[in-house]
Amino acid sequence: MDTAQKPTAPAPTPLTERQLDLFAALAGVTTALVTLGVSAVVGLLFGLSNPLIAVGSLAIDLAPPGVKSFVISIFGTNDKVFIVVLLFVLVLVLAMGVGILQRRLPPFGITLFLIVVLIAVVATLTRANVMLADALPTVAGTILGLLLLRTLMRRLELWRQVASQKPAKSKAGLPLFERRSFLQLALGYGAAALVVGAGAQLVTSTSTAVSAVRKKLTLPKPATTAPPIPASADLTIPGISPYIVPASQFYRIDTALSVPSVDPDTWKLRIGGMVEKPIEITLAELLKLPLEEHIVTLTCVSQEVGGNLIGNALWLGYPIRKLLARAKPKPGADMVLSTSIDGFTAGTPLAVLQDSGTAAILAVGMNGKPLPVEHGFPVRMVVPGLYGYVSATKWVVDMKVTTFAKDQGYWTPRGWSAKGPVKLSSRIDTPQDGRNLGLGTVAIAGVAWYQHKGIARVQVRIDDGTWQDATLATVVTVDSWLQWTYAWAAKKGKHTITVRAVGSDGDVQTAALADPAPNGSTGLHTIQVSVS
Ligand SMILES: Nc1nc2c(c(=O)[nH]1)N[C@H]1C(S)=C(S)[C@@H](COP(=O)(O)O)O[C@H]1N2
Ligand SMILES: [Mo]
Repeated sequence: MDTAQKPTAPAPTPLTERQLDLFAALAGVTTALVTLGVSAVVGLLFGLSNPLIAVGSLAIDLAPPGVKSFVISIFGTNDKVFIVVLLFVLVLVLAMGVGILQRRLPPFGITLFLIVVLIAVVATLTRANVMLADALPTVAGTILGLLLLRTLMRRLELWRQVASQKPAKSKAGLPLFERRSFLQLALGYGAAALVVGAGAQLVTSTSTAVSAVRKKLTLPKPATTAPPIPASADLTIPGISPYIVPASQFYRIDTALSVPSVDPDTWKLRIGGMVEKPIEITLAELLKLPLEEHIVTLTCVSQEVGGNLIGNALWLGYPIRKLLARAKPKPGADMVLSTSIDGFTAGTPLAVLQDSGTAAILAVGMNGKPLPVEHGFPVRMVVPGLYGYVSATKWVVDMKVTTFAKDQGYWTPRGWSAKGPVKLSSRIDTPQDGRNLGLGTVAIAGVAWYQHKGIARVQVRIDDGTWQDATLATVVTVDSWLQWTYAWAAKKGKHTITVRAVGSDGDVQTAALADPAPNGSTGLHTIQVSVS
């Protein structure tokens, strides 16, 4: 055997139909990756919409309420990553179809491709706050994608033809060359597009430009400060929620697939609708007004009994009632429909926003810093006593004075009540459910809230015992949650611990179970522990 002998080119073997389908599918996937990659880069360069995000956002808006709560319940606040991944996989499957169809039944592959693109363009242009130019990234990606698809299909066909020739007729090595020519292009462009596109997407989603502007913004000193937080308001029991939740740990809920980046220099809030004098205010103007600090707990209506879609923060802002007073609502109005730059809306009772006893503010600061981008930078609403979905519009740009009869907030047609006052509730933070504890005194502790009204008492029940009063932390404001603790002399065995709160109006937290939909869960938070 002569190992130095040059290997002869293998005789070309004809490609089977299955192989041809496989390579056509590969061509389709490469086409999709290049289309998306080019769109992502063009979108990043010009600050325009991205088709994947646009379709995802449209899907979120169109999803039936059941699907949405299902996704949220499984993936929690990571539901956004899940949606993007799901959509990406769907696009790749469609792309395989495009390739196969284009080989077998041209031009139906391209037809399918263009239908998907059309959906993306429609999704893009029907998003809030878009211009015609927002279709540009998709169009640019589509043109390059189509050119590539045509080239790939030609090379595949060439490979097929050459490979099916009788060995005698074909030049030695040709099939190898044709194969390489197709595969290099398909795999090379696919991989490059994937890397570049993912990179562009990553840069876009971290919205560096706005973050940089945000870091430079300095908030004015409050004209009215929040009451000081005495040490006795924060029990600092291991495992209890901190009285003020750091922004980095604060729950986040919104329909925004990519966090809206709002330029504070061009941000404006319009107040119009049923008013005598529509007004507009810029951020510079807002920051010159005497700002107030308020400690307010924010809760999501999707909060399950014992859940963690709740947080307490120190907000800095300007009372909404004072801006409304300038605009002068007309008689007959009973709602303010606030709109976010991303199209989300909330319907808040006008009376709540006009009430001088309610700290409803247009917030610019959270815990001493400008609002984090994902919590509504530069300006959001904070209204104590109402669930976020009817009051806490982030990235707010418009307030329309109107009526509940005429207008609806985002979630109302999706199965949630038009009005959403926060319900009296309480939660055990420590010990955690299912824990094994040692004998002796155990500090059971947690939080309770009855916003705007205040908590009178928190009571703990061990197994079927009587309700025992817990010790309450010092009340700073009725608009925030209140910590509580109960020293339990733990006895051996398995135990059930239940908590309930009593409001300052005498209302006792109900044990009756209710789902979050349509206007907030009820029931008592109960945990099981074993003591040994
Ligand atoms: N623009 C916008 N604002 C929004 C929402 C949204 O989806 N979009 N969700 C609301 C809901 S349901 C809640 S509970 C609060 C949550 O605010 P956070 O993310 O700062 O905790 O924001 C509210 N404001
Ligand atoms: Mo919410």
